[in-house]
Amino acid sequence: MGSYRKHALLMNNFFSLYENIEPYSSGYLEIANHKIYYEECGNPHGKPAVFLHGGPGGGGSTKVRGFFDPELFRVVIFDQRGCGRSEPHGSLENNTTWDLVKDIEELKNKLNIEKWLVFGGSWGSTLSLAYAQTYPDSVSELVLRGIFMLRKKELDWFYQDGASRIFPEAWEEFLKPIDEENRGNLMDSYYKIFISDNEKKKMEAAIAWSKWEGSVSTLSYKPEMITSYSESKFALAFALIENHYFVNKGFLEDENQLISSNSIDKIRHIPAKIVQGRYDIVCPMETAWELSKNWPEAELIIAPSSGHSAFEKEITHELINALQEFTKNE
Ligand code: STX
Repeated sequence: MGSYRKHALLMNNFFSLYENIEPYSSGYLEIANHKIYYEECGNPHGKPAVFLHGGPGGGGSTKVRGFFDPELFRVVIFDQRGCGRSEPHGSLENNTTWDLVKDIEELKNKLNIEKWLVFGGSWGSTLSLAYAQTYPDSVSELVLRGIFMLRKKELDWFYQDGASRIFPEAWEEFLKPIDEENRGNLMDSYYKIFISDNEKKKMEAAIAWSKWEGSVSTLSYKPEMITSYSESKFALAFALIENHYFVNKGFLEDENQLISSNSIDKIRHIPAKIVQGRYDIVCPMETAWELSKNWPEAELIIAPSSGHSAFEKEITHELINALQEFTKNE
């Protein structure tokens, strides 16, 4: 492991990410046609945790290692089917929410972990709830951010009419790959391009799809974020996988499957914290609010001057703080 700070650094009273964390082990989980990359960071004898990245299709970056105090946590970070360092890149075959839920449990068993803290933001929050509701006995605590329940109104907000009004200049770019007469259902029109064999058009559309999300994920303009979302290899898997999950409505039985009181009953006993940016344009706070109404046992922490990204200063602080609080249970 490289050098790291003993304590999360307080910068202007905000915790910031641990730096220079290298995995002490890594490998692949092989299931069906997929090779799923995973790595373990921190203290092999620390509190087990798993990081669920967003998208779906976003992959886990090296930066996210820094949420977990390397002396206190043994964190497993993996790239979900078809993205990041997993192979085959961009594969949609055997790639559903329930496949990913199984992968998480397989990974836990492979690593001889009995229970772990589940940490997920955005699509990672969706997947965290799907996993916890399927395997409640596997989960010790939940830390969720930027709540996304994959309901029609959330998808419409982001891909049809809503966020478009707040970022009209970025929206214009998102519309460009779609002819005017096909703009009545943008998610479907993008889907048609993604399943076509026009590789050039597909790549162009994937970049536009991905860039849209990168342009609106932070409260203030972050050009480096837009550049990284527009990188072609990242964009292709991200766009194809997100679109595949969204046109299939997340493979949920009904759109309230994850948020309903009945489902929450299965996980109510698990200590949980929800961190939500007030000005999250990707996953508006209404969803976190609705979730917390059905789940008053979970602590809702509002970051008052933040957008969607886990790297917003307040959000990073609250996430690190939430993790630290859960180590005090031991
Ligand atoms: N997708 C939201 C989401 O889960 C609608 C997400 N947005 N950006 C990301 O994830 C990454 C940071 C993983 C790229």
